Amino acid sequence: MLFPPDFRWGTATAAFQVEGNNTNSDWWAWETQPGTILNGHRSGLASNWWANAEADLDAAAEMGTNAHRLSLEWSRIEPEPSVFDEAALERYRAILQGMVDRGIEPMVTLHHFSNPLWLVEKGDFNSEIVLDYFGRYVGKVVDRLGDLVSKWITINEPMVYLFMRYLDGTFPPPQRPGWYGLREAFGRLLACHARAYHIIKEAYPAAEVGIAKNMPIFEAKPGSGIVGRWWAGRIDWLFNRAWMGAMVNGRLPPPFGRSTIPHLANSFDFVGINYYTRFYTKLGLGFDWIEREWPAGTVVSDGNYGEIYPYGLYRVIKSALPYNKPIYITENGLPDAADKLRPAFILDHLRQVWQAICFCFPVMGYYHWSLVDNFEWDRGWTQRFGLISLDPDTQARTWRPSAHLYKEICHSYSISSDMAATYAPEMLPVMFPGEAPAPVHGW
Ligand code: IFM
Repeated sequence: MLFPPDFRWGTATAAFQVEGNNTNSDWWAWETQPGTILNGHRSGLASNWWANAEADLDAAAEMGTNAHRLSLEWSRIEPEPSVFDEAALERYRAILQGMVDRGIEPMVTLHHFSNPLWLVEKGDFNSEIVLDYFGRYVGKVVDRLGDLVSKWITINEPMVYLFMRYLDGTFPPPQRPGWYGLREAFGRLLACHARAYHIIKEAYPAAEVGIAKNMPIFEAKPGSGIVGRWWAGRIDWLFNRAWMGAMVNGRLPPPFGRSTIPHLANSFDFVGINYYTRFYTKLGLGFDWIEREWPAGTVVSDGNYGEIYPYGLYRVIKSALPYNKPIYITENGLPDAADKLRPAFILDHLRQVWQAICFCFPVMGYYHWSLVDNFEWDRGWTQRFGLISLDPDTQARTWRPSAHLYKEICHSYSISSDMAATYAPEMLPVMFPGEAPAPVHGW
């Protein structure tokens, strides 16, 4: 299964999860609170990128990737209001230059879940002030780093951020303002997105700017009838479509408001899809809409993270076609410390991408989450998403079999029956039926 010669083969990370010692971030303060992170884990040095991202960039280059998505930690760049840290900007420049020198195209995310602590103290997305602060931060970054960056993501997974922070309470800060806080922050995040989009485009008209939208499949539990299916459709709209619709037409949709956000309409050049799983929805009072138990026979990744449902990737790609923009798979992966499921996961998800490309759907690249194990937010170090495994205590790294598989894929721009036979023989009859050994019939 061949991929186009200009396809982006990437991996993805986020600043707080890999850099280490992000002491001015709201997540750092959050970690110190008892009961916030599974097993009391701390991010600590994380994957030590602030000191030595280069080690993993070497590995990414050896793997044959030609793209990497990373994020900037606002709290490093502006540790206090209006105080910009030149050394931090220089370090980011060195990391980005290091990527370019290795033939790895940077895709830079401006906001990936974490905030400067000072901003949170001022009310962040529940205060009008965030717009000017965010705009100034983006302006600074574009001025200092923009010549090295051709692809930008303004906001990572806005709906995940809003739900986890305002409703679920698994993201900081400790106050949980609920639905009204969420509703207000929804509009502010969109306004921040629009502002960032235009700042970047004004400085670099050829830069591509988009968002990374987490798009799960939402489905009614088998047998839940017409009401269940209607409800699943509502959740899909709320979580997957409301944000995208606002970026298309520039207006807040009810129940998030009704107003028009200046300069928001059509403020994206590509759709970034983060795809992980399918959720079964359940009707209920409150905001508990997701089943946590899976039908018998479902393959689920470590820590009950989610069902492995590769065909869902094809479905979400198809659902993004009406936006009529290029599509990047800006994240896709699973927690699988033992790497038992990952090789088949990669092959089968890339098969869905290949299928989409065969139908001329404009999928331009795939960024695997993640290059190396990193700090998985409220789940700490319990969930390992890396192609490369990491011991956070010693910082020792080991390539998982999946890293070797991804290397073969990236170098050959293809997935093949030989790869399936080597890394996930169970996928051979599924993906390449003609290549599978003929069944042996006993007499
Ligand atoms: O680690 C996260 C990432 O920060 C956002 N998308 C999902 C990943 C895995 O849970």
